[in-house]
Amino acid sequence: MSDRQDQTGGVVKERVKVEKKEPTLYKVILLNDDYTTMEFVLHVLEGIFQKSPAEAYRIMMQVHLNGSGIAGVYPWEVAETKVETLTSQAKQAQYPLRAAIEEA
Ligand code: TYC
Repeated sequence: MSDRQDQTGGVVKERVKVEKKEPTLYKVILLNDDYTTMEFVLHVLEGIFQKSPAEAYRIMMQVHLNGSGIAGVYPWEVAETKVETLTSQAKQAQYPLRAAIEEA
């Protein structure tokens, strides 16, 4: 628009925040290691990230074979809480399992 006004065909329309800004989302990236058991990773993906057994297996194998994989995409506070829960459960079970957060 050249004059930065809405083309409303003569009807005056109040301009109420036109831009729809999406909330920023963050990826929780699960990281591989040599010590955490595959079974524990499946338990975490199903329990914390609400994945089906089939999806949990797919993600776990992606991480195991390629070094990292996306466990889920969430708003910041949800991503942070899931990583904290993962870290605490892993520590409790004495596994070095870790996850990172990246902007999606
Ligand atoms: N690499 C681990 C093993 O061979 C399995 C594993 C998968 C660990 C995914 C961490 O995020 C992970 N036991």
